[in-house]
Formats: sequence, structure tokens, C-alpha cells
Amino acid sequence: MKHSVALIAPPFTLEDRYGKDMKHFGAVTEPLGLAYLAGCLEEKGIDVSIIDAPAENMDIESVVQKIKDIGCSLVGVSLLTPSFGVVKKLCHQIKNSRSNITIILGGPHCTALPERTLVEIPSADIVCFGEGEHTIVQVAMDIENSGLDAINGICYRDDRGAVQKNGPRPYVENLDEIPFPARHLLPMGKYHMTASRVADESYCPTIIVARGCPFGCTYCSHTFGRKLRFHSVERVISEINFLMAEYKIHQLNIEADTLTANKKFINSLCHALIETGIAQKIKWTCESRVDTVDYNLLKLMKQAGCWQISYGFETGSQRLLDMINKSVTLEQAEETVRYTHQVGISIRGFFMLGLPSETREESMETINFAIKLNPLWSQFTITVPYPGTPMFDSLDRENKIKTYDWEHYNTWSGWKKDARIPFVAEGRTPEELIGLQKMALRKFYMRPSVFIRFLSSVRSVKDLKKYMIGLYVLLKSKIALQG
Ligand code: B12
Ligand code: SF4
Repeated sequence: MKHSVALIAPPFTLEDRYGKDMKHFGAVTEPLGLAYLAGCLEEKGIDVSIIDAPAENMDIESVVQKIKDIGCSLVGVSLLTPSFGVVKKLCHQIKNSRSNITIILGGPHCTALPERTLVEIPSADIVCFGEGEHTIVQVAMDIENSGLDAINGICYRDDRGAVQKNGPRPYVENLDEIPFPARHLLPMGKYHMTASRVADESYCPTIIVARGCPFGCTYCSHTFGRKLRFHSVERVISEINFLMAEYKIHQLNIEADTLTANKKFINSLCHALIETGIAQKIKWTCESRVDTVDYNLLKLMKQAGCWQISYGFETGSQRLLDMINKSVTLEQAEETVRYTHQVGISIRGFFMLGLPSETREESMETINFAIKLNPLWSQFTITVPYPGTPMFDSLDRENKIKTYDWEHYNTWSGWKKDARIPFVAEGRTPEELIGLQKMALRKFYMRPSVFIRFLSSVRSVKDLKKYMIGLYVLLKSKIALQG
């Protein structure tokens, strides 16, 4: 029997992610992981729908009602570590409303802790770890035929209720085998990217061009393994052409763990964007590392339409960079920033506060380094040892993890009520880190040169409103500190 499937992006709201004040700056983006699964299910003729709760502004009750209305027999829910609490409640209520429905969970948290997730969420029946495309198809088609013990990449409960873990599923070797994500099943008018990532107010979709990363940063989940796998350049171009024809896009976020990790790939992609004329029509952003670009590549990327790169600078301390195995130097960061600005590409910088063994002085070095590099936007997050990372494993071994209540695994704790930071280095306090995250933003953004830069870039009333809210949030955080 083939199941009909509903895939759910859980009601994990912008406020849950960023807190009341910062929610204005968060993105609600397409759940592409689910859209890939749906594309594969459709290809096999399986009836599938996607319920995107954050985009549709749905709460748990309305998701449960929608599942009832659809009348599906298999429900798949995506799970990130900080959305654990919401997903657990959702599963419980789905099962309460219809006990014969099968619930499968997947996503980065499940990949990191498959068995534990099944134990901790008793209403779930199956947990998928690793890439889900082939697994969900097999589950939807074969559950009754071959039984769950024949499906790789899952954990499940056997007849006696004991948790069983099957062997891993190999990564998809040829990514082009996977159909385009089923965007037609998503509420496409309801997405918006973070303000710092868009060139104008038009819709900015994301396209994923590669999976996997060969680098070894200790705080990273490596959800797609260490081996880099790419779509062919032809497939990427045809997906962009599709997005241009279907959604009339003018901008794009090109996603890959590190787009520039393989020079041959990024060079061919840029040349193809130029030769097809897409470079003249589409502006794009991407994420990269400071040691995987050089002046010539940056120049080519600019010609190919790249207007912004997000770099993970992480910290202003070489000792800490070495400790997190970033394998870059502060000098490399400075040089790359210089080249990127020289070719006319704008920069977003990611910085981490509260790394293991970090001192207050080193935190200040990070904030000062951000000011020195002077990217257009800087993001300062509190270090969270996500499960599945080497950082989590070593802190866990050393009994240094403060909470296993996954809801608190949020990098924006500084802005969240009742936050409990999962890791705090010796000699530091949660309160200090919370204050530091706010102070970092104030120090970075409340500079006259930054005010002038932002005011001169205002293009609309909407822009102005966003900047005003930003200023209000920063001032409020300062007053709260003094009060
Ligand atoms: C791009 C990105 C973002 C973008 C999304 C932009 C966009 N339009 O896509 C933005 C900036 C918005 C973002 C935000 C956040 N992100 Co993010 N993000 C990523 C990144 C770099 C890539 C995600 C991606 O595109 N994946 C591609 C798709 C195909 O993969 P996928 O969604 O994981 O789905 C596959 C499998 O997981 C599985 N699967 C997923 N769901 C399901 C469900 C079922 C039923 C099944 C069977 C299988 C299955 O099958 C899918 C196909 O193979 C990852 C790192 C990474 N490489 O995964 C981090 C990552 C997912 N993000 C992370 C986090 C923490 C967040 C935030 C919570 C940060 C914050 N504090 O706000 C928010 C939450 C966003 C949300 N959805 O609620 C963490 C999650 C860690 C964890 N253990 O949960 C990651 C892994 C980075 C890290 N720290 O290591 N993110
Ligand atoms: S943080 Fe980025 S560069 Fe480092 S391992 Fe993860 S994806 Fe790769």
C-alpha cells in the first residue's frame, strides 16, 4: 500500500528563534529539505502535501486540524535542535487526534541523535537520519511490504517497543538524480529573506548547489558529510532559469556549505552565469570561507552577479581560531576582506561569542576585530554546541554541558526571555554572555559611520522602518542594561 504523505515545517516561530525584539530581522524561508523530499515522492507517484507552519502563521492546533483535513496516513516532520519542544508537542497532538497515523521525523537533530530522539519523543514512530530523499520514498512505499528493518537510514520501534537502528544510507552520489525541490507545493508568496541578505525588496529564493564540506570546524554539524558533492553546472543553470520563468526573480541566494570550496566548480558556475546572460539579470549572495577565495576569483564572482558574500570570521583571537580548527589566520581574514571590498562585493560577517575557554578579553577582541574588518553587516551569536559536532562531544565528555533541554540550543539567547545557555566557559556567566551579545551589536552598529552608511542606502519607507526598529532595539537593550 502506498501512503499519502504530509510533510510539516513545524510552528517554530521567528519569536521562538530570535526573541521578541529581534524577530523583526529573521527570515521565513522555503523549507527546501522538505521540498526535496516532496519532489522525490511526487516522482514516484505518491500523493504529498507540505504544511509550512511558519510561512502560513499556523499554530500547533491548526497544523493538527490541517492534517486531519488532508486525511494522510504518513506525516513527516522536520526537526532542528531548538525546535525540539514544538515538535514534541506537535507529534503528541497529532497522535492524540489520530492514533493510526505514522509519524516520521528527520533533519539535522535527528541525524545527530537518532535513537535518543525516538526515545525523547514517544509519539514519533520513525526517525530518519542523514539525507531523507530515498528514505522517505521507501518508507512511504514499502512500510507494509518489506518492513522497517529493511530500510536504511532509520530508527524505529519494534513490536516490543524497543528502539532499533538500521544501517546508514549512503549519501546521494549524483545530486542531479534528485528532482527540483517541489516549490509548487509551498506557499511561495509568503517567504522573505533576512534584510541583510537582500539587494532589494523583490523575492529572493534559495537554490542549493552543493552538499558536504571537507573542512573540520569543531562547532559544525556536517549534516551532509565531509565529501563535497555538486549539482552539475547545467542543472544549476536550468534551476535558475526555472526560477526566473516561474517566479520572475531578480535575486538569488546560492547555498552550499562553502560555495568556493572547489575552485573548478565555482569557476565553471561563474562562467556559465556570464555566458548565459543570467549574470546581467540576477544578483546573488553566497557563503564562503576567507581561505577559499582570491582576488581573481572574487573579480569573476562579481562579474557573474555576486553582490554579497557571508564569511564565517568567528573570532578575533588566533588562539581560538586554532582551537575550533578553523584553519585560517586573522591575516587571511583581513586580506580577503580587502580584496572583496576592492572588487565591489559587500560582506556579512559571522562572529561567535563564548567559545570554550574564551576569556572576556578575547570576546572583546572578537568585537573589535569585527569593527576593524568593518563588513556591512555583522552577526554575533552565542556559541551553541549542537549535538553531532565535535564541540558537543568533547564538552559532553567533560560534563560541561549545562542543559540537555534542546529548546535552549539557540544562538540568540541574548534576546530571548528565560534563556538557558547550554555551555558557558569557566569563569564566565550566562548573564555576562547575554549582555555581551547585545553590547557587540551596539558597539558594531551604533557608530556614526554606520549610521551614515545605512541612511544613505535607504531605498524605501520599508527600509527606513527596518533601520528605525533596529535602532530602537539597540537603544532598548542599553536602557534595559542600565535599569
Ligand atoms: C541555509 C541555512 C539556513 C538558512 C535557511 C535559508 C534557506 N532558504 O534555506 C537560514 C539563515 C534562514 C537558517 C536559519 C536557521 N538555522 Co540554519 N542552516 C542552513 C544550512 C547552512 C543549510 C540548510 C539547507 O539548505 N539544507 C539543505 C536541505 C536539503 O537539507 P535539510 O533541510 O537538512 O534536509 C535534509 C535532511 O536533513 C533530511 N530531512 C530534513 N527534514 C526532514 C523531515 C523528514 C520527515 C525526513 C524523512 C527527512 C528530513 O532530508 C533532507 C533532504 O536530504 C544548514 C547547514 C547544513 N549544511 O545543513 C544550517 C543549519 C540547518 N541551521 C541551523 C540552525 C541552528 C538554524 C537556526 C535555528 C538558527 C537560529 N538560531 O535562528 C535557524 C532556524 C531556521 C528554521 N528553519 O527554523 C543548524 C541546525 C543544527 C541543529 N542541530 O539543529 C545547521 C545544521 C547549522 C549548524 N549550526 O550546524 N539556516
Ligand atoms: S563551518 Fe562551514 S567551513 Fe566549517 S566545516 Fe562547517 S560548513 Fe565547513
